[in-house]
Amino acid sequence: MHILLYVPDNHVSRNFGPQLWPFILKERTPAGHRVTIIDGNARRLSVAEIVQFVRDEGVDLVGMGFMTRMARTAYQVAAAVRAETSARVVLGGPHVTAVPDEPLGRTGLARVADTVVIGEADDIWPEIVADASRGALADTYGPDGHGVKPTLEVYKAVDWESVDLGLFDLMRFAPNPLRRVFTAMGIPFQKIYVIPVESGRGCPYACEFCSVTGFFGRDLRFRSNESVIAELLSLKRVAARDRALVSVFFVDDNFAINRIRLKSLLREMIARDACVPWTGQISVNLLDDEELVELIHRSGGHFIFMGLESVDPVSLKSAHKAFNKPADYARILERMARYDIYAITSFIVGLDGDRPGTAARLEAEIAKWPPVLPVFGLLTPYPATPLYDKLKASGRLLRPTHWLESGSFKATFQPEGFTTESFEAEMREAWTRTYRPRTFARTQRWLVERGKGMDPQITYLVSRLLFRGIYFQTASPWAWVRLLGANLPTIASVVARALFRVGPRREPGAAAPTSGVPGSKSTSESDSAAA
Ligand code: B12
Ligand code: SF4
Repeated sequence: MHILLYVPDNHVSRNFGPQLWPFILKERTPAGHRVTIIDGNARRLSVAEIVQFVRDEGVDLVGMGFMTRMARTAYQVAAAVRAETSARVVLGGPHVTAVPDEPLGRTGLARVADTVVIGEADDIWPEIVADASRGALADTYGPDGHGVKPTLEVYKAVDWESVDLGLFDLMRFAPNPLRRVFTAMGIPFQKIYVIPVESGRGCPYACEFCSVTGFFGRDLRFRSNESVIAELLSLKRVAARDRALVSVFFVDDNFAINRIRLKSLLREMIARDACVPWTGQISVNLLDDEELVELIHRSGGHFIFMGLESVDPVSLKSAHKAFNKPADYARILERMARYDIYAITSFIVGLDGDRPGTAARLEAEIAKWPPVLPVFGLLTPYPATPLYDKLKASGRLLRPTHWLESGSFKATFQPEGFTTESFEAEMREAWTRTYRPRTFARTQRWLVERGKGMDPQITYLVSRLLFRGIYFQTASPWAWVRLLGANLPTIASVVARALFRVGPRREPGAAAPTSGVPGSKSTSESDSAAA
């Protein structure tokens, strides 16, 4: 059979790297079948073009995996493939696991899938492929009869050395003059790849809005250190071969959920020279551990994604996330910054307990911390989460199948403390307040005042521009020109420092100079200027 594994276009951002699931399934596809992977975010194809590809290439089985946000697009593609070709369609991933009956046409929608896979497919994929090749696909595969989750102890890692990563090269859009500037700034690589690697699954925390505990379970499962290290070493070979910066995104939902295990992995990465620049997702409470922070630094960790969600303990309690303690945020972030580790801090607007003024409050708190990359989202009830069930039971769900309608960044339920309009406006305001030009300037000033090197300065500047551009959907070149123009003084000063290598340097972990430390006079002044 020819199998196409297709990642639907998310219509919001181009993904910054490949998705893991198609590569996992490809590794587990029995011999004798041909597998093609197309990521619709890297190679945008219209529905008609996908159908054409399926026909022209003689595809027999199309597999698609997606989050709730991509369901509408995925269903359109699936319906067209079924209607216009002879290929079978199998859907998997977090969304259809939550609502398996929906794509099978059992909830009133037209049927769009031949088969739905509920939960993790690692172990059952060979059986699905075998059934498909003898024309005997079942409607569903999943927990019934397959209740045991994959252990990950025996893990078939992705063979990244054989993958053509060109489509995911983040430098591919950089024009030649910009590349020359990068070279002059001492940036030694020609390509940038962000590669997803998993080291474990499961999270016991069960935050109300999150689907992970329901999907992967409370019990933790880990790959062996040896298996992760082998994958990292192979990525280092890719980096050397392609003269690329290979940055790993550990997709574990809570990378430090077992700190003893993570420390042992990081120590082994250091000992075996398997360190790569990496990013991971870790709950803030687990980062209150200097030994861990130091190991993160030494093993190549630069950015940590953390779901802070709110700076209000009442809101956090409502979301079953009271283990986040806002009073500790600044201290933990400052210690991380001493080790040159920065945070992508995610906030949710619209938690029960939030009230108008949330955006201003967030801005004021964030300005007291070392620089972070904040991201904001509207509280969204994803199916099969405790939040969804609560809102449904209390009659507050405005659009119970919101994923089938268009409209990102739109209210899907009646928030407790807002009208739906003020709720949406509050989130936009949070973005606007924390990404205005003076906050760009403040970030760079903070880094310079503490003698941070050019790496964090450039990374921060580029990341802030990208985050601002992506979330405001700065799609047109003119919008990018305006964004760059508004931040020109900051951009110029970073480029000048990089070209002429000016500014103080300091070893990570060393105490920060006192001038401008968060909460001191100079920072407070810039805070109030930003407010
Ligand atoms: C990495 C990641 C991202 C990356 C994706 C980019 C990338 N290159 O990977 C980024 C950071 C961009 C991202 C963004 C978002 N994400 Co995200 N993300 C994840 C994360 C942490 C890991 C995904 C992963 O690789 N998992 C490991 C693989 C092995 O698991 P898997 O993908 O589920 O695949 C397995 C099964 O699902 C199944 N399967 C999957 N697909 C298919 C297909 C077929 C055919 C078959 C048979 C089986 C199958 O088999 C696989 C192996 O067992 C997950 C949480 C998690 N741990 O899964 C959240 C998660 C997927 N994200 C989530 C959300 C909500 C988002 C955002 C909407 C958040 C936001 N508000 O902005 C955005 C939306 C992005 C967009 N623009 O559309 C939710 C989705 C919930 C839902 N019902 O939709 C998750 C589950 C996290 C959560 N807290 O609930 N995300
Ligand atoms: S800690 Fe993160 S992964 Fe775990 S349940 Fe909460 S939001 Fe989900």
